[in-house]
Amino acid sequence: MIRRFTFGNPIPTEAVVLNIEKRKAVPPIDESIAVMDGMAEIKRTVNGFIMKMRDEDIVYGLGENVRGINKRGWVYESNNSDEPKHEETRKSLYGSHNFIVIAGEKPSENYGLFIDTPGKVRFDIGYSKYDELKIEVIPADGDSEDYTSELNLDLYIIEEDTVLKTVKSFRGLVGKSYIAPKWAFGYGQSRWSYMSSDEVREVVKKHRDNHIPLDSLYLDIDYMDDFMDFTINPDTFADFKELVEDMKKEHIHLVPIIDAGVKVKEGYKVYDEGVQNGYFCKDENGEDFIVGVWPGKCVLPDMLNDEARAWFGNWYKVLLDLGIDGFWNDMNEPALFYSEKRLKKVFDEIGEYKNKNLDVNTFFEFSELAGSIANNPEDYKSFYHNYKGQKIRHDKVHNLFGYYMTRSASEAFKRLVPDKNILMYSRSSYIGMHRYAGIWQGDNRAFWSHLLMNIQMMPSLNMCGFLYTGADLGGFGDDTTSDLMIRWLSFGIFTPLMRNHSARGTRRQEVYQFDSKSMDMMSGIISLRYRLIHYLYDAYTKACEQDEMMFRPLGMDYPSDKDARRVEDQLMIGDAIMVAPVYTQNATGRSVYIPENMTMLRFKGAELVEKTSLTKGHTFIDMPLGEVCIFVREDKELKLADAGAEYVEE
Ligand code: MIG
Repeated sequence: MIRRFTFGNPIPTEAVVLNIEKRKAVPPIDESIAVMDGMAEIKRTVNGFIMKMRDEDIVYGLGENVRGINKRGWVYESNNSDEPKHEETRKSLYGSHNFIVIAGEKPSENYGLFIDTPGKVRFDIGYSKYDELKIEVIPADGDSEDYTSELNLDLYIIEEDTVLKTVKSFRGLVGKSYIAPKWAFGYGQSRWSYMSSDEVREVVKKHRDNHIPLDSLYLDIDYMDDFMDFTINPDTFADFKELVEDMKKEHIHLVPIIDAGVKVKEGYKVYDEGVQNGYFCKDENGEDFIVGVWPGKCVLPDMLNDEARAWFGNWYKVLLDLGIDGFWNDMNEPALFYSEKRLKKVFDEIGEYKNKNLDVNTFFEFSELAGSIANNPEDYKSFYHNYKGQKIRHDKVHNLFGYYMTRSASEAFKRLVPDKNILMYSRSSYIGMHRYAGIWQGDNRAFWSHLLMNIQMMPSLNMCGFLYTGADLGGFGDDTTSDLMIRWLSFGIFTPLMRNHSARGTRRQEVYQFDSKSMDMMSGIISLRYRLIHYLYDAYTKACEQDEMMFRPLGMDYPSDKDARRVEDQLMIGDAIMVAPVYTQNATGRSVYIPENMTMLRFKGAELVEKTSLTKGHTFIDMPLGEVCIFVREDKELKLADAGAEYVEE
């Protein structure tokens, strides 16, 4: 059952596809909104909602976020951010996924909440008070202090017999997930950046020479001419078209990045057309709002304006025509290095410190000034969209920008190449975007804790409809180590997006860059992915088509099992298997909870070396580096493809 309460006049997000009838009377402040079966009641507060939690309640959800599968004990904020520090104390990453499920100890005691609003929302999940869940909209400050006028949102309350059914019902509400092409389940190699077509050819050759399976190679910002979207660097990628064709023959898909900012440069067609037609976001005076991103001064296409969105999407044709069939959209929170106005202000203010004796106060003021330039909240309040015919200040619809940028591409693909399934994923997102594309999990780092975060984020994202997803394997920032790379690959072989990506300036982490023993282990593990690929792709498409989760916490599959409910580092994947990845350095095994009798398959690289029956309960399993254990449910079978594939057969 889904109930919908509409408060105020919500700005539409287009997250939802079902038209649920609104409840007529919206409860006043401090009154009850709903009483759930066997659970606490939800009450209206001045700026949101409040409910009690019992000790045994678990809170699932919130998609892309830090911390565990059970979200209890922290405060999260929906505020799409270009946030390269995925530390435990972060409140927001790149996406806003305002869906949670509160699950009691009895399987039937559960309910889901979806807060549909494009503005900021805070989820205090037992942070201020352990037994209280508080949801607040954060008013755009500088606006009215009268919070009640800010409560403009749709609240959906979803109740079904089990958590899995509640999730399924929610997913029905927000519509079917995007289905990526099968080749996008192959291994992808990325780097910021491969600098020339020669380098691209060389990286591919090294994979092929070493029999490291590979299906895609990523082009980061340096393939462009001066970081201008939909251009190709005429010197370093002079033979681009030929390169794409040659790679096709090698069964390699090249996947270029597209950035949200468009360079300000007369004579650059994307810029000129956008200016002529008024397609860029405007400042309060109606002038194009200038921000700084890669190419320096940029403008932002108004992705929320239908006409501008269709226009921007058409530009992908430049690359489609060259044979490209996959893209990743970046910097679409949108990330702002600076705004022209703020930069000037900061330079002026910094000047005042020049002759000062920087003491304890002024030193921090001074250093904060420089640090305040990027992604400054004031800047997000300084430009406007033309959304559904209305002028709307950006901060009020902030969390929709990445969604609508990616939608612009995806809608264009349907017009331009209706018979093709193009790979598309984005960094920033909002629920609803899952119908158009997947996401990658952003700029993680070569931390063991980020491998665990990757594991824990998978089910939360699946709940919210994001099924095509994965993290930068090995870690994006900082120098990885061979053992971290091996362990991360050992989990990454299960994630739909399986991509090794790393930042400029970090240690090279293509598999062949490591010592030969490590390389052989990595290569063997990647080969195992190709043996699992049919199982995984079937599980994935089934989950997409049936509004289900491909990755599930044990507590969802075994809701009456107290131990299973508390497992934070094992996942069920598809109908047949469970994984229990190693995510600590120098571990040679780990404790595993077996929730029902299972068969353990042990692989050394791609080779099956052991089959063991395990009975329900806690056990310790040896998992040396290079070995992968997969746990198969008693009544299920894991069908393996033959070993030896080096790319996905289409
Ligand atoms: O802030 O294009 O998340 O994957 O390599 C850096 C350069 C901008 C951020 C993306 C990352 C990409 C990088 N980009």
